[in-house]
Formats: sequence, C-alpha cells, structure tokens
Amino acid sequence: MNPKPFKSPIYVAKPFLPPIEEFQEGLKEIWNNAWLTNNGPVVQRYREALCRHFDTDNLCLFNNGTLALQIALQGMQISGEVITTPFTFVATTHALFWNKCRPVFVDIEPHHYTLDPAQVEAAITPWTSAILAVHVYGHPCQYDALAAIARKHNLRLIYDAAHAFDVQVGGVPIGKFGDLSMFSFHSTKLYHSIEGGMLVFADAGLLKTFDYLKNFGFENEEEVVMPGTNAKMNEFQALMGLQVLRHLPHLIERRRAIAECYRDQLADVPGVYFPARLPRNVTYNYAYFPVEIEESEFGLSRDELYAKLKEFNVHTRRYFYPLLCDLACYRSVPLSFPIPVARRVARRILTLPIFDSLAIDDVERICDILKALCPALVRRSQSSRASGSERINLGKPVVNGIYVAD
Ligand code: T4K
Repeated sequence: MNPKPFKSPIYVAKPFLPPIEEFQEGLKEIWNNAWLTNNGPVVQRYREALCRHFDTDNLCLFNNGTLALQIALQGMQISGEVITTPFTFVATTHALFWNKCRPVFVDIEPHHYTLDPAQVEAAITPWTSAILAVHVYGHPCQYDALAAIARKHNLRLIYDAAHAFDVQVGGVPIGKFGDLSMFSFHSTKLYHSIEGGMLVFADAGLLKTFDYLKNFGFENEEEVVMPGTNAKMNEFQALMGLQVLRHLPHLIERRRAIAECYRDQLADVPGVYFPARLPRNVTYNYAYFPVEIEESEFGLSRDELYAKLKEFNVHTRRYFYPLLCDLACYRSVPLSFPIPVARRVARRILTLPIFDSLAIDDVERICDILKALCPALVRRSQSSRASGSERINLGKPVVNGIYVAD
C-alpha cells in the first residue's frame, strides 16, 4: 500500500452551499426590499421556520454563537462561579469572561468527553451560580444527572450546544434540556447560516430581554432600556440558513455514511480508538469525527500523525487541544481538582475530515493513508507476509478498561 497525497487540500470541514441559482433567487427579495438587517422580513421568516423545526416559540437569533452565549449569560444575570469544561472551543469560556464570571474547570467523562456530573457536584461552592456544559461534537451531556445537580443546588443549567444542531434524545430536540441552549451556525458547522447563532430557552420571559440585548437595548427611537450590544443576524445570513435547512436531512445522511466508513476502515488499526457509540435513543448529527490516537499502540504520537497527514494534504484538527485551562489567558485560573481524563483526551484527540461533499472514495483514501502511516500496522503486515500467514489478528486491547473499541 503506497497511497499518494491528495492534489487539493482536504480540510476538516467544508461548508455546504445551496445551488447558486437558489441563492440568487432569494437575493432578489432582499434587493427589492432594500432591507439588509435590523430584524428584516427574511430573518423573521427564518425565525418562524426554526420555531416550527424545534417546536418552540422561545428562540432568538444572533449574528454568531459567541455573542449569543454572552448575551444569554448576561440576560440570565449569571455571576460568580460557573462550573464548566476545559475540553471545548475557546468561545465557551470567553463568554464567561465577558460576563465577569469565574470559570471553574472540571473533568470530563471518557466515553463522550462531556462534563462528568460527579466532578461538577464536587466543585460546587457557595459562589456557584450555574453549570455551563457542552454537548461536545454533538454528543449529548449526561442531562439527567446534571439537571438533578442543578435542581438540588439551585443552579442554572446552560448548554453550549454549538455542535448539536438537530440532535434529539428520545425524539426530544436537545435544545429543550436545561434552562437554555446556544447553537452555532458558523460555516464550519454541519448546519450553517454563514455565521450565526441561536438561543433556545425554557423561560418565555427571556425573549424580550435577549431582543433588547442584541439591539442596543432599544425600546423605540427615544428609549433605551438596557445597555445592549449589536448582535443581530442579517438578511443574507437568514437566507442562507433558510436554504441550508431544506437540505439538512441529506447533509446528515451523507455524514452518517462517512462516519460509518471511517469506523469500518479504521476498526482494526492498532491505537485508534473511537468514542463509545451513543445510546440508542439519541438521534445524532455526525457533526465531527473524533478519534483518539494511543501512541504506544499506533507507533506515532497524535501530533506526529497530524503533521504527517498534512504532508498528504489531509488537514485534520486537534479539536480541542490545548485544554482551555492551559491557554495563556486562563492559565491563572486555579483547578479545584485534577483533570486526568481531559488531559489524556486532549493529548490523544484528532478530528478527521467530515463534510457532506467528501466522497466515500476519498474517506477510504484518507484511511489508507492513515494505515500506511501506522508503524505498528506496517510491521504487522510485513511480518505476516514474511511468515506467509494469510490473516492477521488486529484485535484491540481495551486501555484501562475504559475505551470502547468498535
Ligand atoms: N462553542 C463551541 C463549542 C464552538 O465549537 C464554537 C465554535 C462556539 C462556541 C462559537 O460559535 P461561533 O461564534 O463560531 O458561531 C472553527 C469555527 O470558526 C468555530 O465556529 C467552531 N466553534 C470551531 C470548532 O471551529 P477554527 O478556528 O478551527 O476555524 P478555521 O477557520 O480554522 O476553519 C476550519 C477549517 O474549515 C479550515 O481548515 C478550512 C475549513 N473552512 C473554513 C471556513 C471558515 C472552509 O472550508 N470554508 C470556510 O469558509 O474555528
């Protein structure tokens, strides 16, 4: 096996674009209206479509997910300490910082990389006001356990659901769990509106507050009722969001096929571990395809593999390394407890390319490259050829009894 590099780069993500004629048709309305932003008709129609999609009226649109989360925390008056995960994108913790809240980083669980409820409960102090959990990669958090802790200690439960668009648990949209969920519609996401964000929340009273906060606090031309900011979605974003929504089932189906192909092709590669399968009642969106690389079995470290894949024009990402608590801006935040699982996952994680237009042939080629780069696999196949044996057993040991091989 001697795979060749790709001619053009294969990135971790590639945005879906609707047929250009469809978009041009939609642009005509915006041109005719000469109304580009400030709650225009396309944004209003988009909001209605999403309210129908998620079966709720408690939904507010923003120009990106980061500002949506910042405004959520402000509108809910979250203060003091907030228990959160270090294994996420920087925006999760930045939103706390911008609200003058202190992040309290606790460990994640090893199967799906979401907050470990036992660690959350142990970190509660008299200053704790909320839990900010992340459905990382679209994997649902342990929502029952987190809800029980939030109830018991009178805390708000907020989800960063940036990766979890259209994920359901038992047929219930994931945005219905907890007090509030934030979704990101950034171009790199499985579902996007170029840039964009959405809040879905339990308390209907918050809608007015969020509408004020994203529009400078304007009540009318003469009255500003709170010091808001500018976080409005514009008409072009809404048009893209509306059009991509129509294609969503196809986009998710393509990703499912790609994910299954990766699982098949990589199942027997030593030192490649998948997150555990999600429970049967979860309808997943295949937002990302993370694997863990165990150097002692694979024969290369995660970082060596990441660099070598680049030489083949395969641009994987190490989402989410470094851990947020190790970044210059959060290094001074003390850890209440050690976070061994997060540390190990951050050292081993690699997210492979997944997007609707990635051909299955190319997925197989990425897997062939990865296998050709695996010294342990190459050695095994050489020795089996030398001994003339036809089949080799590449069954994977379970590391520390924790990782669930597929
Ligand atoms: N919470 C969580 C848990 C998040 O993951 C995010 C965002 C947020 C909050 C904040 O939501 P937003 O404010 O973004 O709505 C990307 C995205 O920019 C970011 O939205 C996302 N998470 C994060 C996980 O990934 P980068 O810095 O990795 O993006 P970038 O520009 O390196 O893009 C990744 C790859 O995608 C590129 O190598 C090429 C490809 N790409 C990218 C763009 C922008 C394209 O092919 N076309 C494109 O237009 O952060």
